[in-house]
Amino acid sequence: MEKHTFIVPRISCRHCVASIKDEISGIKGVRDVAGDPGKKEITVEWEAPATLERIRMMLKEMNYPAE
Ligand SMILES: [Cu+2]
Repeated sequence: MEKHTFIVPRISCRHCVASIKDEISGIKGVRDVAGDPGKKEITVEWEAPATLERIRMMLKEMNYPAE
């Protein structure tokens, strides 16, 4: 299992976190997604076939690019 916390500056509220959680949870291999609107953080736990690059790409596609 891998885990990473992404800093996503465009997060402005809990609705942003909810839509990010919905999309990232849909990636095969993702086991958990947690978000903190105050800190603008998204923490993801995953295993194969998900990858860090895939998650980062999905955030970018959603217009919530990670730093
Ligand atoms: Cu929002």
